[in-house]
Amino acid sequence: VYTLYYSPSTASLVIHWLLLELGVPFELVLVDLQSRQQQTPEYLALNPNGHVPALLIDGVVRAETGALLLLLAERHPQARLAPVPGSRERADFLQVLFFLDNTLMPAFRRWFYADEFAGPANREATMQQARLKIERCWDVLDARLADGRRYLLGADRGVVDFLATMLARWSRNMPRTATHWPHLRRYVAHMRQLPSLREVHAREKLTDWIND
Ligand SMILES: N[C@@H](CCC(=O)N[C@@H](CS)C(=O)NCC(=O)O)C(=O)O
Repeated sequence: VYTLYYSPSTASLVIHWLLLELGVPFELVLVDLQSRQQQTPEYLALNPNGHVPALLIDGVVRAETGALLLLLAERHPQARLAPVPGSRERADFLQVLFFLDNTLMPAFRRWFYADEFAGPANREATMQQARLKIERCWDVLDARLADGRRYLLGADRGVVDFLATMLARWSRNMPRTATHWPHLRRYVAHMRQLPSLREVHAREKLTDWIND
């Protein structure tokens, strides 16, 4: 049994979604970001980064969204959500995973937590730069999908598709949402049909975006 430390509508959603998709037993522990519960000594003892998600696996708390996606894919190989190590597809998978986790996600952090980077006085400039970076990432992902492939890696769905779809949702209130890009629009429309995505939205009581 896994235990997911989560907060609705945040980065923990992709892990919650993946646990539902895998059909494995798990428990949820709410971390209330409004009251800054992520900075309490109790939570920092579990995850010193003070972020969600964190996932209790075999008695040890693990963190970092990208690492958790990879770990879950490896722990449940029958779901075939990551190409096997050493394969050609694995190299592409790693590139996409790190791009999403290491380039696109941090740009969203700058957009949503703009004060953190250059102080409140530079909030607008930080958001503008974050927006440009995020839109550049949508260009790259849209180009990847331009050959008509159904998923980011081709014909097979992987954990990278879960992450990309969650991040597409994060753009929903931005001036240009991910679905302004035509191939991303088609891709997201397809991913939205997944029952597990609808289920995680229902469980986290999210009503926006899923039916846009
Ligand atoms: N590098 C971390 C970042 C996670 C992250 O930024 N989580 C946000 C929610 S989307 C969070 O915990 N925010 C609360 C805070 O930073 O105080 C990861 O990939 O898991």
